[in-house]
Amino acid sequence: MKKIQNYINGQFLSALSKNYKNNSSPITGKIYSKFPDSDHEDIDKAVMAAKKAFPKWKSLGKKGRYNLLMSLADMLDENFDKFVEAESYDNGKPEWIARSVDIPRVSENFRFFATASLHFSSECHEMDGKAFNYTIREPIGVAGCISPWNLPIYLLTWKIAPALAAGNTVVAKPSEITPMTAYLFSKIVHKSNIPNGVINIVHGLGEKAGEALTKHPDVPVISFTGGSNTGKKININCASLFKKLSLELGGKNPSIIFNDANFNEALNISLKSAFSNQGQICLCGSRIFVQSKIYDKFKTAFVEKTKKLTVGNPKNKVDLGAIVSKAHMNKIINYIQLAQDEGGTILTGGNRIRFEGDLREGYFIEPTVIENLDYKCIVNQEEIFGPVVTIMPFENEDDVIKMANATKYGLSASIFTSNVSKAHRMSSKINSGIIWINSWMMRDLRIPFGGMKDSGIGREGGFNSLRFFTETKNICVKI
Ligand code: TXE
Repeated sequence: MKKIQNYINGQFLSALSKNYKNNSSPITGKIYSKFPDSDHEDIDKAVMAAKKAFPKWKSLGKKGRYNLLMSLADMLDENFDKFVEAESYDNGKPEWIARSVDIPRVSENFRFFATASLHFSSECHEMDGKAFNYTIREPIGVAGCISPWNLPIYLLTWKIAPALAAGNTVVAKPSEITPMTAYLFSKIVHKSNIPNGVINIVHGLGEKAGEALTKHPDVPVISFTGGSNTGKKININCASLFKKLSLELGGKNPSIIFNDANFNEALNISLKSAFSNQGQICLCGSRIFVQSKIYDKFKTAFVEKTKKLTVGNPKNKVDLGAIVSKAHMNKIINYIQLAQDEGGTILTGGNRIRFEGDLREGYFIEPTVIENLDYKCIVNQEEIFGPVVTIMPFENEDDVIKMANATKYGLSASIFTSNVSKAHRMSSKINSGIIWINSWMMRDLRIPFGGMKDSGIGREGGFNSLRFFTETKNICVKI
């Protein structure tokens, strides 16, 4: 059976304990590889390597780092198909999604941030001829990058790339649920000219390896994407060590559809927003609010379209693949049960799907639409992170603002209307870090990306990431 290994200081290693954990594919439910069950000793070894590599990497300068990161991006593209297959098999997502969304972003992340670092400028504050201040941003040291399982290599490189471009070295801890593409990535790094110790990948459980990284005194900066409860724990660990911290956490995002929206556009986009990647994207619109005049028409059309979505073997051109793990599938099924206990009506879906043959033990769930739930009930408050949406009517702007803002989350929102003034008015009143008007998931890598409330702390993307991964220093020169 394939053994995934840690990548530390340019070497492939098992955990120092020699222990491994099983890794299964959600498509078959079968174990197909093992990953190192690393602990604080492995993290320490990786941090020491990264610390040692830091001065050399920093001294390469922007252009030196740019050249190496751009050539790494080319090498990643040469292995495009391998990444697509591995990501789909490990995560359960359809191959076409990995091919069109996840994997193109891997090399793009490196090209984008390598280039951005060349354009990153400093400010000067002139003091009426008496002095001037110039502000520089220096690399910090060893950056800890912790990523989740929903967009495994896409999000891992979204953190590693800016950290490196800004001049830091990295210790990354990928999700234990989807470790395979991070391993493939380390194999390509190994063949590249990036010096040993600059990129270290340590596999293992969150509460063991992940926590050790957040508690390590020689890792002054942590970037994390994952669940809000995990974010809370990490926040506590980092606070006492005064670490710089970026948290991109969960969401319970509203899709708001007004009477005057372009009906078909709102229908198609909100459907995509509900079920893309099996509903396992922090930006997915999982609460759909529809204005009362078009509510019945919209609901009927939405349910019809949902029924037509195909679920199946991720190798085929299906709309939905498998849910990432058995535990997560059960969590989603429990929420569907809870929705019924809370008085909800299942309009379509609601069940696990059992296929014949190799996929029999795979974790497949029907896309599910639920009606008749109060906006304050648990199902409308907690992040389900699966192919499950609720649909609710609203009367007017005040009504929907109250409902949309009623969760502890504040990541993103989509508003569908043909009235520009209303779109702006609504945008100012919805408490989310990202608002899309008549759209969803239109991503520009330069924008500040992140959420309010329990959806996180800080913003990444573009120069925000480069600012996050650098320390600001002001120098005052008397004239
Ligand atoms: O994520 P975790 P889980 C949400 C979603 C999901 C829930 C839990 O609702 O159902 O979170 O998912 C590492 N110290 N999202 O449990 O645990 C872990 O190893 C340091 C939203 O899989 O947050 C992994 O690498 N690290 C989300 C990473 O944190 C720790 C995407 C994320 O795992 C740690 C995924 C600890 N104490 C889930 N505990 C999004 N916002 O996109 C775990 N980890």
